[in-house]
Amino acid sequence: MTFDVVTIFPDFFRSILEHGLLKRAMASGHATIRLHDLRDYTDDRHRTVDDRPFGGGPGMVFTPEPLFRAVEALRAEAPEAALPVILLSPQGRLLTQAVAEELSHAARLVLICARYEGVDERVAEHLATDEISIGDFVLSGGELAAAVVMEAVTRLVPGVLGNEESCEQDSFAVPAGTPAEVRQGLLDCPHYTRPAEFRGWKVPEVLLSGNHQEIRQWRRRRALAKTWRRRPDLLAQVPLSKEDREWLELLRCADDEPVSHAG
Ligand code: 9WO
Repeated sequence: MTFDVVTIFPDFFRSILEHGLLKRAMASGHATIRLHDLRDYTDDRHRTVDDRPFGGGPGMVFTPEPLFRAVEALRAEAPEAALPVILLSPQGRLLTQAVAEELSHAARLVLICARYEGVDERVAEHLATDEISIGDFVLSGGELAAAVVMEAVTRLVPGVLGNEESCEQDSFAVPAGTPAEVRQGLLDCPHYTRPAEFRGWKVPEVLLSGNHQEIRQWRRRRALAKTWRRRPDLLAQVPLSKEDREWLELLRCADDEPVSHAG
């Protein structure tokens, strides 16, 4: 997977490329991240990328020419290949695990990071092939969103997480290493580590029991309970067993009683 990031702040990305998953994926050759300074595609002495908005109003807008030049230069590297060009913007379609999965099938992605008041709409209409939002909030620019997309997509590239066989037991065709909450369409269950008692707060007994059947049931129930309380919209899409439905019915009857750690 190759990412071509077009930005006026290429240095912004250095630290995320030097840590964690993206660093490893680059070191192992699973990912290549190329940073392109939009100002390198200007032709005036001041390397101008922006201009005042037609119709008036505050701030500045990215002018189309440098963005078209940058993307066309990338396209010229492999003129025959389809090249997805993603504009990061709150106006885009929402990034979900399913969208990340879809993007992970591409060999190469161009990510355009906007700043100021945004890009000239002709970039969105005639240069970008896709527009993606990472959530319903405004940022100061697309760079953080581009980093989020790169991490979410790179983890899905086969080989990046290493354990490729363990997915065969899953009912959904998802890559190995996909966290349980995503695999099951539920929020994650709580996790605990040592000490077994911290400032008087005890780890749920069942997790210390060594009874893996009971632990599995406890985790499932806690995930269902948390999802039911916080993200009931997710529950509608999850295949539920008879046991799951009985547990949810119990929660509904208890209404907003906190779920005990005994589960
Ligand atoms: C500002 C705004 C204010 C009121 C109503 C709607 C609004 N949309 C925007 C907006 O799109 N501002 C952008 C902020 C302008 C370009 C730089 N900004 C930005 C945000 N770039 N990328 C994002 C972003 C946010 C979430 N997901 C992906 C990208």
